[in-house]
Amino acid sequence: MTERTFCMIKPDSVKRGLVGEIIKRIEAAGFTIRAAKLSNVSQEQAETLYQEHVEKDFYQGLVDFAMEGSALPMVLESEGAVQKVRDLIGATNPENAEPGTIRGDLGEEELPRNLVHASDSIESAEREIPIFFSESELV
Ligand code: FUP
Repeated sequence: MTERTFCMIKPDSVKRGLVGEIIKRIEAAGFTIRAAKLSNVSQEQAETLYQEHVEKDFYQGLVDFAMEGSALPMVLESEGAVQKVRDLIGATNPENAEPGTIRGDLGEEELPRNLVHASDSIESAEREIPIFFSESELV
């Protein structure tokens, strides 16, 4: 089934000049980019995106990291997009991510600096897309 998912190239990737490399991998995997915009993530957006982690000890560091520089939120579409982009980015901790995945090949730093966010379910994608995009921005 054709699905849309939310994906965000995080500030560590933008800072390291990895936007092109990551988008190249996303396109090569067969996704259609439906929306993308270079953004300075607001505190409200970061807190809403990561609300499920509010009780975790890493929450504040995660929110601060999302706001530390420009990021590139995107909406990606493909057959089975949610699982497909999760497979493309690899395990949460780059240390454990398989070679061939974005985090496995490009990750060099410790959590939360793991290059890319991707929704973990269709429900998450439906919640996360409107945090960053209005309906009219989805092409
Ligand atoms: P993921 O969906 O792979 O991004 O992973 P999670 O939803 O479990 O975690 C969301 C973010 O929290 C990760 F991208 C990085 C951060 N995190 C930490 O900083 N420390 C941890 O121990 C776990 C996650």
